[in-house]
Amino acid sequence: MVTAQTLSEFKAVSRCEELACPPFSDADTSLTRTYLSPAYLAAQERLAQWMAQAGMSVRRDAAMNLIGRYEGTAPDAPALIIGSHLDSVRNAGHYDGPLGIMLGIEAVAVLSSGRTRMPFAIEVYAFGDEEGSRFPAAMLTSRAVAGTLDPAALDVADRDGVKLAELVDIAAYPTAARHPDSVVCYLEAHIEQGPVLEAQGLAVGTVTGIAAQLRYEITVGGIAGHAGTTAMDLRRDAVAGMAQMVLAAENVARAGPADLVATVGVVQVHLGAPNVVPGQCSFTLDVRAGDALRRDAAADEILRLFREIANVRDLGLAVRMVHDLPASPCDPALMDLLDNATVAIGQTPFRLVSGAGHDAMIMAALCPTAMLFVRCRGGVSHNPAEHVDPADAQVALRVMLGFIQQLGARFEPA
Ligand code: HGY
Ligand code: MN
Ligand code: MN
Repeated sequence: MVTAQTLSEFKAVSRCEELACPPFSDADTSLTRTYLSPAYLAAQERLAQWMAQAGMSVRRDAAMNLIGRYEGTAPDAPALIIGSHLDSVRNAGHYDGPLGIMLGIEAVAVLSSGRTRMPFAIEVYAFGDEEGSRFPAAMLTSRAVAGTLDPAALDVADRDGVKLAELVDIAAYPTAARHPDSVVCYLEAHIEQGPVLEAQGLAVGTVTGIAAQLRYEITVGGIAGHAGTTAMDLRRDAVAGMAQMVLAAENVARAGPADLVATVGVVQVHLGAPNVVPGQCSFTLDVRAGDALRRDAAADEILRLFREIANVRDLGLAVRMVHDLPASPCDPALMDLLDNATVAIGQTPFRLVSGAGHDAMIMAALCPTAMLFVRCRGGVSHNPAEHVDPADAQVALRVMLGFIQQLGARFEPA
Protein backbone atom coordinates (compact mmCIF):
# COMPACT_ATOMS: atom_id res chain seq x y z
CA MET A 1 0.00 0.00 0.00
CA VAL A 2 2.67 2.46 1.00
CA THR A 3 6.21 2.13 -0.31
CA ALA A 4 9.10 3.58 1.64
CA GLN A 5 11.14 6.00 -0.43
CA THR A 6 14.82 5.65 -1.24
CA LEU A 7 17.13 7.33 1.25
CA SER A 8 17.91 10.05 -1.30
CA GLU A 9 14.23 11.06 -1.43
CA PHE A 10 14.11 11.12 2.38
CA LYS A 11 14.10 14.74 3.55
CA ALA A 12 13.43 14.77 7.31
CA VAL A 13 17.05 15.00 8.45
CA SER A 14 18.21 17.51 5.83
CA ARG A 15 15.22 19.72 6.66
CA CYS A 16 16.24 19.71 10.34
CA GLU A 17 19.69 20.83 9.18
CA GLU A 18 18.18 23.60 7.04
CA LEU A 19 16.24 24.90 10.04
CA ALA A 20 19.38 24.97 12.20
CA CYS A 21 20.80 28.15 10.61
CA PRO A 22 19.66 31.79 10.35
CA PRO A 23 17.04 33.02 9.66
CA PHE A 24 15.64 29.97 11.46
CA SER A 25 17.96 30.45 14.44
CA ASP A 26 18.09 33.50 16.73
CA ALA A 27 21.85 32.98 17.03
CA ASP A 28 24.40 33.51 14.25
CA THR A 29 26.64 30.48 14.66
CA SER A 30 24.52 28.01 16.66
CA LEU A 31 20.88 26.96 16.97
CA THR A 32 18.70 28.87 19.39
CA ARG A 33 15.02 29.18 18.46
CA THR A 34 12.74 30.38 21.23
CA TYR A 35 8.95 30.59 21.25
CA LEU A 36 7.60 33.46 19.08
CA SER A 37 11.08 34.80 18.23
CA PRO A 38 11.81 36.02 14.68
CA ALA A 39 13.55 32.72 14.01
CA TYR A 40 10.53 30.80 15.30
CA LEU A 41 8.20 32.70 12.96
CA ALA A 42 10.56 32.25 9.99
CA ALA A 43 10.81 28.52 10.71
CA GLN A 44 7.01 28.31 10.81
CA GLU A 45 6.84 29.86 7.33
CA ARG A 46 9.27 27.25 5.98
CA LEU A 47 7.41 24.42 7.70
CA ALA A 48 4.12 25.71 6.27
CA GLN A 49 5.59 25.38 2.76
CA TRP A 50 6.64 21.78 3.43
CA MET A 51 3.24 20.96 4.93
CA ALA A 52 1.45 22.41 1.89
CA GLN A 53 3.77 20.50 -0.49
CA ALA A 54 2.80 17.33 1.37
CA GLY A 55 -0.86 17.98 0.61
CA MET A 56 -1.91 19.49 3.92
CA SER A 57 -3.96 22.56 4.72
CA VAL A 58 -2.06 24.76 7.17
CA ARG A 59 -3.24 26.95 10.05
CA ARG A 60 -2.05 28.42 13.33
CA ASP A 61 -4.03 28.08 16.54
CA ALA A 62 -4.39 30.76 19.22
CA ALA A 63 -1.28 29.45 21.00
CA MET A 64 0.69 30.05 17.81
CA ASN A 65 1.23 26.35 17.14
CA LEU A 66 1.55 25.56 13.42
CA ILE A 67 -0.77 22.78 12.31
CA GLY A 68 -0.94 20.88 9.01
CA ARG A 69 -4.05 18.76 8.29
CA TYR A 70 -4.32 15.91 5.77
CA GLU A 71 -7.96 14.95 5.37
CA GLY A 72 -9.22 11.42 5.80
CA THR A 73 -11.84 9.64 3.72
CA ALA A 74 -14.64 11.16 5.81
CA PRO A 75 -14.98 14.95 6.05
CA ASP A 76 -14.36 16.35 9.57
CA ALA A 77 -12.98 12.98 10.66
CA PRO A 78 -11.14 12.95 14.00
CA ALA A 79 -7.39 13.21 13.63
CA LEU A 80 -4.33 11.19 14.43
CA ILE A 81 -2.06 13.98 15.72
CA ILE A 82 1.64 13.58 14.99
CA GLY A 83 3.75 16.26 16.64
CA SER A 84 6.78 17.57 18.41
CA HIS A 85 8.26 20.97 19.17
CA LEU A 86 9.78 23.69 17.01
CA ASP A 87 11.39 25.66 19.85
CA SER A 88 14.85 24.77 21.13
CA VAL A 89 17.11 25.24 24.12
CA ARG A 90 19.94 27.74 23.65
CA ASN A 91 22.90 26.38 21.66
CA ALA A 92 20.77 23.37 20.80
CA GLY A 93 21.17 20.27 18.72
CA HIS A 94 19.39 20.17 15.37
CA TYR A 95 16.98 17.28 15.95
CA ASP A 96 15.43 17.66 19.44
CA GLY A 97 11.88 18.51 18.38
CA PRO A 98 12.12 19.25 14.64
CA LEU A 99 12.81 15.61 13.72
CA GLY A 100 9.39 14.54 15.01
CA ILE A 101 7.70 17.31 13.04
CA MET A 102 9.59 16.49 9.83
CA LEU A 103 8.82 12.77 10.14
CA GLY A 104 5.13 13.64 10.50
CA ILE A 105 5.25 15.76 7.35
CA GLU A 106 7.20 13.03 5.53
CA ALA A 107 4.64 10.36 6.52
CA VAL A 108 1.82 12.49 5.12
CA ALA A 109 3.86 13.17 1.95
CA VAL A 110 4.25 9.41 1.38
CA LEU A 111 0.50 8.82 1.86
CA SER A 112 -0.38 11.82 -0.29
CA SER A 113 1.97 10.79 -3.13
CA GLY A 114 0.30 7.38 -3.09
CA ARG A 115 -3.13 9.07 -3.01
CA THR A 116 -3.78 7.11 0.18
CA ARG A 117 -6.45 8.37 2.54
CA MET A 118 -7.05 6.94 6.01
CA PRO A 119 -10.45 6.74 7.76
CA PHE A 120 -9.13 9.49 10.07
CA ALA A 121 -7.43 12.79 9.31
CA ILE A 122 -3.75 13.28 10.13
CA GLU A 123 -2.65 16.53 11.74
CA VAL A 124 0.98 17.48 12.21
CA TYR A 125 1.56 19.86 15.14
CA ALA A 126 4.69 21.97 15.50
CA PHE A 127 4.36 22.89 19.18
CA GLY A 128 5.83 26.24 20.18
CA ASP A 129 7.10 26.06 23.73
CA GLU A 130 8.16 22.62 24.88
CA GLU A 131 11.54 23.73 26.23
CA GLY A 132 10.46 26.77 28.19
CA SER A 133 13.63 28.46 26.92
CA ARG A 134 12.13 31.93 26.59
CA PHE A 135 9.50 32.25 29.32
CA PRO A 136 9.74 30.79 32.87
CA ALA A 137 7.23 28.03 32.03
CA ALA A 138 7.37 25.02 29.71
CA MET A 139 4.91 23.07 27.57
CA LEU A 140 2.60 26.12 27.42
CA THR A 141 1.36 25.45 23.90
CA SER A 142 0.73 21.71 24.26
CA ARG A 143 -1.04 22.43 27.55
CA ALA A 144 -3.25 24.86 25.64
CA VAL A 145 -4.08 22.14 23.08
CA ALA A 146 -4.72 19.53 25.80
CA GLY A 147 -6.99 22.00 27.63
CA THR A 148 -4.96 21.72 30.86
CA LEU A 149 -3.41 25.20 30.85
CA ASP A 150 -3.90 27.36 33.95
CA PRO A 151 -4.44 30.87 32.52
CA ALA A 152 -2.21 32.24 35.31
CA ALA A 153 0.70 30.44 33.62
CA LEU A 154 0.38 32.92 30.75
CA ASP A 155 1.29 35.87 32.99
CA VAL A 156 4.99 35.60 32.17
CA ALA A 157 7.75 37.77 30.76
CA ASP A 158 11.06 36.81 29.19
CA ARG A 159 14.57 37.87 30.32
CA ASP A 160 14.16 41.18 28.46
CA GLY A 161 10.87 41.92 30.18
CA VAL A 162 8.77 41.19 27.08
CA LYS A 163 5.41 39.85 28.27
CA LEU A 164 3.75 36.92 26.50
CA ALA A 165 0.60 39.07 26.51
CA GLU A 166 2.39 41.52 24.17
CA LEU A 167 2.95 38.76 21.62
CA VAL A 168 -0.31 36.80 21.60
CA ASP A 169 -3.98 37.35 22.39
CA ILE A 170 -4.03 35.89 25.91
CA ALA A 171 -7.82 35.91 26.05
CA ALA A 172 -8.02 33.76 22.90
CA TYR A 173 -5.19 31.39 23.95
CA PRO A 174 -7.48 28.74 25.50
CA THR A 175 -9.31 28.37 22.17
CA ALA A 176 -6.33 26.26 21.04
CA ALA A 177 -7.83 23.45 23.13
CA ARG A 178 -8.96 20.41 21.13
CA HIS A 179 -12.17 18.56 21.94
CA PRO A 180 -11.33 14.91 22.78
CA ASP A 181 -13.82 13.75 20.12
CA SER A 182 -11.72 15.48 17.46
CA VAL A 183 -8.62 13.41 18.22
CA VAL A 184 -7.97 9.69 17.71
CA CYS A 185 -4.56 9.58 19.44
CA TYR A 186 -1.17 11.30 19.55
CA LEU A 187 2.11 9.96 18.15
CA GLU A 188 5.50 11.63 18.71
CA ALA A 189 8.77 10.52 17.17
CA HIS A 190 11.81 11.96 18.97
CA ILE A 191 15.52 11.30 19.31
CA GLU A 192 16.13 9.23 22.43
CA GLN A 193 18.49 11.78 23.98
CA GLY A 194 20.05 8.85 25.83
CA PRO A 195 22.48 5.96 25.11
CA VAL A 196 20.16 2.93 25.38
CA LEU A 197 19.24 2.31 21.71
CA GLU A 198 22.86 2.79 20.66
CA ALA A 199 23.96 0.29 23.31
CA GLN A 200 21.32 -2.16 22.06
CA GLY A 201 22.36 -1.63 18.42
CA LEU A 202 18.81 -0.60 17.52
CA ALA A 203 17.57 2.23 15.30
CA VAL A 204 14.23 2.75 17.08
CA GLY A 205 12.42 1.90 20.32
CA THR A 206 8.89 2.07 21.70
CA VAL A 207 8.54 4.40 24.70
CA THR A 208 6.64 2.95 27.69
CA GLY A 209 6.28 6.22 29.62
CA ILE A 210 7.76 9.62 30.45
CA ALA A 211 9.36 10.43 33.80
CA ALA A 212 7.66 12.72 36.32
CA GLN A 213 9.40 16.09 36.72
CA LEU A 214 9.31 18.93 39.25
CA ARG A 215 10.93 22.30 38.56
CA TYR A 216 11.61 25.03 41.15
CA GLU A 217 13.08 28.52 41.23
CA ILE A 218 15.11 28.96 44.44
CA THR A 219 16.22 32.36 45.79
CA VAL A 220 18.90 32.61 48.48
CA GLY A 221 19.20 35.84 50.50
CA GLY A 222 22.32 36.89 52.41
CA ILE A 223 24.02 40.25 53.05
CA ALA A 224 26.12 41.98 50.41
CA GLY A 225 29.51 43.06 51.73
CA HIS A 226 32.95 44.30 50.80
CA ALA A 227 35.09 41.38 49.57
CA GLY A 228 38.20 42.91 51.13
CA THR A 229 36.96 43.91 54.56
CA THR A 230 34.22 41.44 55.50
CA ALA A 231 35.72 38.79 57.77
CA MET A 232 34.85 35.21 56.77
CA ASP A 233 33.07 34.43 60.05
CA LEU A 234 30.85 37.51 59.65
CA ARG A 235 29.66 36.74 56.14
CA ARG A 236 26.17 35.74 55.03
CA ASP A 237 27.32 34.74 51.57
CA ALA A 238 24.36 33.77 49.36
CA VAL A 239 26.50 32.08 46.69
CA ALA A 240 28.45 29.98 49.19
CA GLY A 241 25.10 28.81 50.57
CA MET A 242 23.81 28.08 47.08
CA ALA A 243 26.95 26.08 46.29
CA GLN A 244 26.37 23.89 49.35
CA MET A 245 22.71 23.43 48.29
CA VAL A 246 23.69 22.41 44.75
CA LEU A 247 25.98 19.68 46.08
CA ALA A 248 23.30 18.57 48.55
CA ALA A 249 20.85 18.09 45.64
CA GLU A 250 23.46 16.16 43.68
CA ASN A 251 24.18 13.89 46.66
CA VAL A 252 20.49 13.03 47.14
CA ALA A 253 20.10 12.11 43.46
CA ARG A 254 23.35 10.13 43.35
CA ALA A 255 22.19 8.12 46.37
CA GLY A 256 18.95 7.16 44.59
CA PRO A 257 18.15 4.71 41.76
CA ALA A 258 19.40 5.35 38.21
CA ASP A 259 16.20 7.04 37.05
CA LEU A 260 16.34 9.64 39.87
CA VAL A 261 18.04 12.80 38.59
CA ALA A 262 18.41 16.34 39.96
CA THR A 263 19.80 19.25 37.95
CA VAL A 264 20.68 22.87 38.68
CA GLY A 265 20.75 24.33 35.18
CA VAL A 266 20.47 28.09 35.71
CA VAL A 267 22.41 30.09 38.31
CA GLN A 268 22.12 33.87 38.67
CA VAL A 269 23.89 36.22 41.09
CA HIS A 270 21.92 39.37 41.78
CA LEU A 271 24.16 42.41 41.07
CA GLY A 272 27.21 40.15 41.16
CA ALA A 273 30.65 41.74 41.22
CA PRO A 274 34.16 40.35 41.87
CA ASN A 275 34.65 42.56 44.92
CA VAL A 276 31.23 42.07 46.53
CA VAL A 277 30.24 39.27 48.89
CA PRO A 278 27.01 38.10 47.14
CA GLY A 279 23.88 39.27 48.91
CA GLN A 280 21.38 37.39 46.74
CA CYS A 281 21.35 34.65 44.13
CA SER A 282 18.84 32.35 42.49
CA PHE A 283 18.94 28.99 40.77
CA THR A 284 16.65 26.43 39.15
CA LEU A 285 16.17 22.90 40.47
CA ASP A 286 14.82 20.12 38.22
CA VAL A 287 14.03 16.76 39.88
CA ARG A 288 12.82 13.68 37.92
CA ALA A 289 12.07 10.02 38.49
CA GLY A 290 10.06 7.28 36.79
CA ASP A 291 7.19 7.78 39.25
CA ALA A 292 5.90 10.79 41.19
CA LEU A 293 6.20 9.08 44.59
CA ARG A 294 9.99 8.69 44.41
CA ARG A 295 10.36 12.05 42.67
CA ASP A 296 8.44 13.80 45.44
CA ALA A 297 10.35 12.02 48.23
CA ALA A 298 13.65 13.12 46.70
CA ALA A 299 12.45 16.70 46.18
CA ASP A 300 11.18 16.90 49.77
CA GLU A 301 14.57 15.69 51.07
CA ILE A 302 16.46 18.17 48.89
CA LEU A 303 14.31 21.10 50.03
CA ARG A 304 14.70 19.99 53.67
CA LEU A 305 18.48 20.12 53.24
CA PHE A 306 18.20 23.55 51.61
CA ARG A 307 16.30 24.84 54.67
CA GLU A 308 18.89 23.30 57.00
CA ILE A 309 21.78 24.93 55.11
CA ALA A 310 19.98 28.29 55.08
CA ASN A 311 19.42 28.08 58.85
CA VAL A 312 23.03 27.21 59.61
CA ARG A 313 24.29 30.03 57.40
CA ASP A 314 21.59 32.51 58.52
CA LEU A 315 20.38 32.94 54.91
CA GLY A 316 16.92 33.63 53.54
CA LEU A 317 15.37 30.95 51.32
CA ALA A 318 12.44 31.31 48.92
CA VAL A 319 11.15 28.31 46.91
CA ARG A 320 8.77 28.77 43.96
CA MET A 321 7.46 25.75 42.05
CA VAL A 322 7.63 26.40 38.30
CA HIS A 323 5.91 23.21 37.21
CA ASP A 324 4.84 19.75 38.33
CA LEU A 325 4.58 17.28 35.44
CA PRO A 326 3.28 13.85 36.52
CA ALA A 327 4.71 10.68 35.01
CA SER A 328 2.90 9.85 31.81
CA PRO A 329 2.48 6.21 30.74
CA CYS A 330 2.07 5.61 27.00
CA ASP A 331 -1.00 3.73 25.76
CA PRO A 332 -0.43 -0.07 25.80
CA ALA A 333 -2.46 -0.72 22.63
CA LEU A 334 -0.55 1.98 20.74
CA MET A 335 2.74 0.59 22.00
CA ASP A 336 1.74 -2.76 20.52
CA LEU A 337 1.03 -1.09 17.16
CA LEU A 338 4.52 0.46 17.21
CA ASP A 339 6.09 -2.89 18.12
CA ASN A 340 4.13 -4.66 15.35
CA ALA A 341 5.18 -2.02 12.82
CA THR A 342 8.79 -2.42 13.98
CA VAL A 343 8.67 -6.20 13.49
CA ALA A 344 6.93 -5.78 10.11
CA ILE A 345 10.01 -4.06 8.68
CA GLY A 346 12.42 -6.60 10.13
CA GLN A 347 13.57 -4.57 13.11
CA THR A 348 13.71 -5.84 16.70
CA PRO A 349 11.07 -4.27 18.96
CA PHE A 350 12.45 -2.74 22.15
CA ARG A 351 10.77 -0.77 24.96
CA LEU A 352 12.31 1.96 27.10
CA VAL A 353 11.37 4.78 29.49
CA SER A 354 11.91 8.45 28.65
CA GLY A 355 13.82 10.50 31.24
CA ALA A 356 13.33 13.55 29.03
CA GLY A 357 10.03 15.39 29.04
CA HIS A 358 8.00 15.72 25.85
CA ASP A 359 4.76 17.27 24.65
CA ALA A 360 3.42 13.70 24.66
CA MET A 361 3.25 13.82 28.48
CA ILE A 362 0.89 16.79 28.18
CA MET A 363 -1.18 15.38 25.30
CA ALA A 364 -1.85 12.28 27.46
CA ALA A 365 -4.52 14.37 29.23
CA LEU A 366 -6.36 14.69 25.91
CA CYS A 367 -5.95 11.31 24.19
CA PRO A 368 -4.00 8.03 24.15
CA THR A 369 -0.33 8.71 23.34
CA ALA A 370 2.58 6.83 21.81
CA MET A 371 6.22 7.76 21.38
CA LEU A 372 8.84 6.31 19.06
CA PHE A 373 12.49 6.94 19.96
CA VAL A 374 15.21 7.22 17.36
CA ARG A 375 18.84 6.35 18.14
CA CYS A 376 21.13 9.37 18.48
CA ARG A 377 24.92 9.21 18.60
CA GLY A 378 26.27 8.83 22.14
CA GLY A 379 22.85 9.82 23.48
CA VAL A 380 24.06 13.42 23.25
CA SER A 381 21.34 16.10 23.21
CA HIS A 382 20.78 19.73 24.22
CA ASN A 383 24.17 20.13 22.57
CA PRO A 384 25.24 21.07 19.00
CA ALA A 385 26.93 17.65 18.78
CA GLU A 386 23.46 16.01 18.64
CA HIS A 387 23.45 13.61 15.67
CA VAL A 388 20.97 11.22 14.08
CA ASP A 389 21.76 8.84 11.20
CA PRO A 390 19.37 9.49 8.27
CA ALA A 391 19.00 5.71 7.83
CA ASP A 392 17.74 5.44 11.45
CA ALA A 393 15.31 8.30 10.91
CA GLN A 394 14.03 6.58 7.79
CA VAL A 395 13.47 3.38 9.81
CA ALA A 396 11.37 5.53 12.15
CA LEU A 397 9.36 6.82 9.19
CA ARG A 398 8.68 3.28 8.01
CA VAL A 399 7.55 2.30 11.52
CA MET A 400 5.28 5.35 11.64
CA LEU A 401 3.75 4.44 8.28
CA GLY A 402 3.13 0.91 9.57
CA PHE A 403 1.60 2.36 12.73
CA ILE A 404 -0.75 4.52 10.62
CA GLN A 405 -1.77 1.56 8.46
CA GLN A 406 -2.55 -0.61 11.51
CA LEU A 407 -4.44 2.23 13.18
CA GLY A 408 -6.49 2.58 10.00
CA ALA A 409 -7.27 -1.13 9.95
CA ARG A 410 -8.53 -0.97 13.55
CA PHE A 411 -10.29 2.38 13.32
CA GLU A 412 -14.02 2.44 13.97
CA PRO A 413 -15.72 5.74 13.36
CA ALA A 414 -17.63 7.03 16.43
O1 HGY B 1 13.38 19.06 29.83
C1 HGY B 1 13.16 18.17 29.02
O2 HGY B 1 13.24 17.00 29.35
C2 HGY B 1 12.79 18.52 27.60
O3 HGY B 1 13.95 18.52 26.82
N1 HGY B 1 12.16 19.81 27.53
MN1 MN C 1 14.75 19.24 24.72
MN1 MN D 1 12.42 17.55 22.86
